[in-house]
Amino acid sequence: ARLGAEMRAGLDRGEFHLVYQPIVELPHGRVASVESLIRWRHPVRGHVGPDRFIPVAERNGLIVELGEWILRTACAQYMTWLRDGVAPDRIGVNVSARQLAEPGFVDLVAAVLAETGMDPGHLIVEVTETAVFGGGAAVRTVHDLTALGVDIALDDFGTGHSSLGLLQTLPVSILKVDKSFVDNVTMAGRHAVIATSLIQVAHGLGLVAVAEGVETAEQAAELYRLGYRRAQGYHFGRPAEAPANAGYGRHRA
Ligand code: G
Ligand code: G
Ligand code: MN
Ligand code: NA
Repeated sequence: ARLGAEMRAGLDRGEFHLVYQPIVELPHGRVASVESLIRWRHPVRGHVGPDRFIPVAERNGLIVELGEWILRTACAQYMTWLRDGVAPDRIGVNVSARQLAEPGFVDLVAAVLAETGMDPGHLIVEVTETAVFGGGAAVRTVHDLTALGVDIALDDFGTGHSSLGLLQTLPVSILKVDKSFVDNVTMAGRHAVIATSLIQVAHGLGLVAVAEGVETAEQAAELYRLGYRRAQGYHFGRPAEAPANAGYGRHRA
């Protein structure tokens, strides 16, 4: 309860900020998009990770207001990059289960796009398998977002319920293959087998697969050999604050 109350105050005091991590094209490394990730600098506790406070915000409902702030901030930053001529093609925003099931969520997205003047084609909403597994409101939201022209990415794929059936019925266009499969991709074994089958499933269904958590050149090379054309991870760039005037697009090789 304490952390929840402190989040409420922290939001008012501007203690939250977003960082952005590039998603690159393999093999050359051109930045295709960025993912926004939230950070909290607590005046006393120091850095508190989203793994800790997002679940709290989901439980106490603050995720609705926090999520709105995240979406607005990310879209506004994207438009700044666009005006400066340095925007990547797209920006991804993580959306949690409760936000996705919230009745007003699609209207909020439409309002933020209108307010910022952002074309829906530049926005990717990242959802987890678990958030959409039960069907219901979250699944309807995914359909409605797609109808708006927003793309959906299935995040952390392979770690949740991992229903391949979801891929058949949900209008998803990006599959983010979880870091756990990428970690050991250079060694013959179970992880490599799964990383290999997931790229085949993705391409067979006409989806873009993104390998997450790539930390070494060896992993990147092996992923490319397996057919991956998009990757994200410390090897290419850590999540970082938006430079005042520069985005990612044309400044990078
Ligand atoms: O950035 P980091 O790896 O610490 O994130 C840890 C977890 O928190 C990840 O699962 C990530 O998806 C989640 N997360 C980070 N930023 C956001 C955000 O803006 N919204 C939501 N809902 N989750 C986020
Ligand atoms: O939204 P998602 O659950 O995919 O969150 C991605 C998380 O993974 C973020 O918290 C980000 O900081 C983290 N991350 C991104 N790249 C790497 C990496 O190469 N290694 C590790 N350990 N974490 C990473
Ligand atoms: Mn994500
Ligand atoms: Na992920």
